[in-house]
Amino acid sequence: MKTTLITGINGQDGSYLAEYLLSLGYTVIGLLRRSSSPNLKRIGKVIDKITLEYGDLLDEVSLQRIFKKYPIDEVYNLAAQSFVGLSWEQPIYTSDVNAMGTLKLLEVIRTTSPKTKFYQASTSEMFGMVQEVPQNENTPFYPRSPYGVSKLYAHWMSVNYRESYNIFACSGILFNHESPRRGNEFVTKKIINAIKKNEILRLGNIYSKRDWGYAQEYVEVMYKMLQQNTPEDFVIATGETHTIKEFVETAFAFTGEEIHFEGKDLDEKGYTKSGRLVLEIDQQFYRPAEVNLLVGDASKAKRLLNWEPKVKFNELIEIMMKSDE
Ligand code: NAP
Ligand code: F7E
Repeated sequence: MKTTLITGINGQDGSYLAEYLLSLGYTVIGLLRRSSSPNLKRIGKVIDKITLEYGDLLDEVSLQRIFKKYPIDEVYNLAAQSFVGLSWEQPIYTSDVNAMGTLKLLEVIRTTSPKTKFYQASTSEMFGMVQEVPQNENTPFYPRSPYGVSKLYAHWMSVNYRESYNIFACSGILFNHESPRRGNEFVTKKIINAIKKNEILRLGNIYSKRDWGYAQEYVEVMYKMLQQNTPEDFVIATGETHTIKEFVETAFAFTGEEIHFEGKDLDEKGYTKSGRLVLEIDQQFYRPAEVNLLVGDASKAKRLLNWEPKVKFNELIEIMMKSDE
């Protein structure tokens, strides 16, 4: 039976990954930050089946302690300050956690447990101002936020530890993936929540495009990457891209209502058919630099990992609209 450490276990992906690895018979250890209020909701289903260890990516000693205590076969490094918008408010903190935190973990592996396999949660945000369409493993990077830059550092460090020290390190370059467990500040969940609560939706740029997949499916491919004979990096995406505006329209359609954008296409005010104003554009949600278009080419994952996504845009929205989570 294998033992795994999941950092970020109580996040969206960590919770699904914990469920998946438990179903495969793994012993699951989760790294958890102490909080003064409850933060275990997402792992409620599995809380009795996993072991939680207090620690922090910023605190190397806590990582060393966990590696001393358990023989860890695989680490999934999902912990991060993952909100792109906040990364302009807290660029140093974001970099400390995402970049230096990952390096600390890699150093603990190198010095105490070099046979441990390592998964790094890389991101399509590293493509930023995209240099080609669609983006694949060979597309040059051009991050557009402190978050993207911090993740690019961690990505290259993972590659470097693989090449320098023969650490079995894989980076999954995952495009946006959502679920009912998505954090409330991310645009998909924000839209779903407002529609469900009948509240006015206040958004920033509704014309950026994202390649949205389903988180529960995406965590399975993290596991697959670590089961290969040789460590490699993979783009994980659906190959479809949609604007935020299309997400709003499609989610609204599930309520039986339609949303109309007043006037010409570029007019941002959104009304339902009955004339109720449901969407307002709010400058505070615009970003200093935007990633306008993301669409991934996951053909390498299909070829080598026999993985492809089943849930696409409409079904994803349906799952989120219908869920009580
Ligand atoms: P998430 O829901 O925001 O979860 C992040 C997790 O990291 C939480 O458990 C959080 O714990 C933990 N964390 C934050 N700072 C930490 C620290 N200093 N030490 C230890 N734990 C810390 O993110 P997600 O959507 O599941 O994403 C998982 C990973 O994939 C992240 O690294 C993200 O950057 C990356 N990624 C996500 C996407 C996506 O579309 N979801 C796409 C590509 C890559 P608290 O609860 O204590 O805050
Ligand atoms: O923004 C626009 C915003 O915050 C998506 C993270 O998981 O995926 C995620 O990053 C788009 C952007 O996700 C609002 O400007 C408009 O163009 O949901 P988001 P993200 O920035 O794509 C990547 C792959 C990660 O790695 C990250 O960790 O939506 N947008 N109005 C808005 N976004 C938000 N959050 N809120 C708005 O009101």
